[in-house]
Amino acid sequence: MTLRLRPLPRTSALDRPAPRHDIALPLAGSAFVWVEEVDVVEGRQTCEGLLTTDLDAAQRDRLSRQRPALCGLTLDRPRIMGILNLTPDSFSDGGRLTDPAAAVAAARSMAADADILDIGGESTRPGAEPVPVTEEIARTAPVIRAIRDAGITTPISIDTRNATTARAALAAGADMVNDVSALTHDPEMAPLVAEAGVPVCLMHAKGDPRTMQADPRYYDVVAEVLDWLDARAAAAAAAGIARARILIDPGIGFGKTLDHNMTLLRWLSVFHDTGLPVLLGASRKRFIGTVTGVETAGERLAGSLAVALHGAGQGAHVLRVHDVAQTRQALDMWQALNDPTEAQEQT
Ligand code: HH2
Repeated sequence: MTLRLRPLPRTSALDRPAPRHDIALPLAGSAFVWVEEVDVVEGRQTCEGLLTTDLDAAQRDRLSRQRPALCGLTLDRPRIMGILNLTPDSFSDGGRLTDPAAAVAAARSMAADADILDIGGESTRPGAEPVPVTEEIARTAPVIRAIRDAGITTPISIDTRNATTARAALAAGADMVNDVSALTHDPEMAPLVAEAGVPVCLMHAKGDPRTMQADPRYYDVVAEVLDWLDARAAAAAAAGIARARILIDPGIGFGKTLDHNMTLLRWLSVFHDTGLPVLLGASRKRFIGTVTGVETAGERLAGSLAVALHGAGQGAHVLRVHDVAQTRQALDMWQALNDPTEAQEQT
């Protein structure tokens, strides 16, 4: 197993009021989370505890460097990616937005608080059947065009595994690609993303949506997901996609048990060891229902906010959520509490 650096995140709302300037580094470019201590880990085995001053320049840079801006958004704070599912069958909001006018209205209201809109025309929930590409395009491209025609300028991400759908979405006004197969589903996707010069999110999934929840197993979920994402980022770079345009995502709920999901969330900061921006999509997912006993996906707001704030504390750069206004409110409070300049003034 590869040796990794696991930064131990700190925020101003914790016991120590402000960063120790001699050893504190911003965590992955964050203005709100920093790191002083780093564990050297092999899988989930901690080998050694270090201070940032024990790291070499390349390691310090990898863990702390400001990640490149995403669609013009600086990644020094958690950005909200609002989910617009144009599907009849998504697990929590399917069937709400099949009418284009309703979709544009939803986009407008979401754009008030979202930094990015993530538009999808195929459900990838456990057990979902694939949608024909023509149908996926018919659901997404006209809505993206209508959003742009309505003057809504928020960056748009197209959530698809299919290059033809991505191409149509980009032509209609989308700005980035979110591929839950990390460019493995469609061989045309990597060349398309490279040629278009747009950012891409590479998400980890074990198996495809139809079968992924049938007894998923890992030798070590953290090590395996990290190694796989590193390999996918290398494959993307080899296909001509600039590393500055790659994001990674551990893929909560995609071929993972409750234990796998919880472990990945607890270990999220180790994903900064890749040097790439981290996206987290946990909103309303099954594991929140399992932990909280809330059966209905649409009623998992409070649990989803708790996970979003946990992600923020681990330095996640993008939070993919259904409940955008509520997440904005929670993040505004989190940022106010964790603003290091405020914390210093109060000492
Ligand atoms: N989760 C879903 C879909 N796309 N993309 C990324 N990058 N990360 C995720 O965790 C992720 C994703 C599944 O959630 P949702 O879109 O709400 O449901 P459905 O797939 O049923 O449409």
